[in-house]
Amino acid sequence: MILLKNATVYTPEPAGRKDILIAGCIVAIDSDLVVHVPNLNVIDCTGKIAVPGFIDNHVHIVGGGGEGGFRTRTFEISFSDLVRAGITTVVGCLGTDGVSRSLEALYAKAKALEEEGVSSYIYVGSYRVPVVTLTGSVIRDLVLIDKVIGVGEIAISDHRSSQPTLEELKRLAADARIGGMLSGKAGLVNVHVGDGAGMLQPLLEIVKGTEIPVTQFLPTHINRNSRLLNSSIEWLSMGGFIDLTTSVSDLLDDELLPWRAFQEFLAEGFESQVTFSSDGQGSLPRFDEKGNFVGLGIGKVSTLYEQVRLAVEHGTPLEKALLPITKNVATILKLRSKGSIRVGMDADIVLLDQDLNIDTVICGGKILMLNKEQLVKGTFESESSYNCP
Ligand code: FWO
Ligand code: ZN
Repeated sequence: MILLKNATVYTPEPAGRKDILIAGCIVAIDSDLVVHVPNLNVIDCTGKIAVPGFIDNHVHIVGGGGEGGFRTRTFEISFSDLVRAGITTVVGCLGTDGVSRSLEALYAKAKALEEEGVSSYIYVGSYRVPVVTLTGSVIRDLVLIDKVIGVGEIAISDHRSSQPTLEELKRLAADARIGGMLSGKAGLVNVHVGDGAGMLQPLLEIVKGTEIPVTQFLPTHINRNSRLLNSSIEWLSMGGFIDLTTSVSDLLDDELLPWRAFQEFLAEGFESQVTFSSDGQGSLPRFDEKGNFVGLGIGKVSTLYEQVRLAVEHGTPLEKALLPITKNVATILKLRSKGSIRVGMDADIVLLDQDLNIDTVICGGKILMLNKEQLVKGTFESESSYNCP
């Protein structure tokens, strides 16, 4: 059992100075908790801020890329990169390359990360429609495979998409919806929106032309250009969700940085409809106006929290700035035991120091990092070989 003493708690709502008792999950949150149990691990959190563990809802955990040929295939995520970024829950996906990347590998990597100490889920599919699946059907994948929470990242309005028809997208969203219903999961369709002129139009047509609710979709990369960002107001006004990509270091305009865009959406009353994700290990390819590949970078999970901290440094209250990587993501993805510090929730907690640096990371009640020292490493990150615990 772990007792966090005297932390300044943001659930994300500000809860003041509190003690938090952890026994597997969060079992008590109160002032001056007195606990008499043997081997209680007491951690003095005076001067530290306790926030919910961060959720990154879009990471190419087995690697991605490939748009410039074989040498541009990116490498997989390391457990330590997630821990150092305060990420206690990660959702893995495939992207452009659904040939040399498989869902079997994605699933195995998600299981590996879970064994190493973080929570993990996956989307089935990749950019392309028809969707690649594990069991041959999106509905069966959602009903039969616990880690599957939806489909993605399905590409639209992009020269690299499969140019899906509206009928194909409708059927895909309908299958995800039913699979989600039958399994009690979100059944979310994570949609990669490219730089194409179509922007969110295909999704708007589906929502307007069928019974499928706007909340079935989570379109991402909405901050990739100003036209798309501005067009998303219509989608948000319909109650839709949007996801902003934080690995966008090459975007020069301030307004496209997630922290800045989120401040606008906060001001317009959309605080619960916006999430951030890093696109970690995904490629950030650049093409010229003729569609020729001119180079690429790689997404970094460390950018996820960086954008939250930048929002705070530019005046956003911490309890609001945390929403796109904690409570909002958990609500939209229906990760019911995640995203908030409350009794009964998973003990996924990050402690921040006075400068808002990540200091301690606890996932599922296990201390992965304490006072900036990583205690739990990935399988081959501690020594040259792995010894069974
Ligand atoms: C974005 C992932 C993009 C992969 O448009 O979609 O390419 O498969 O690894 N990345 N295609 C990056 C922009 C948002 C900057 C991906 C990539
Ligand atoms: Zn994408």
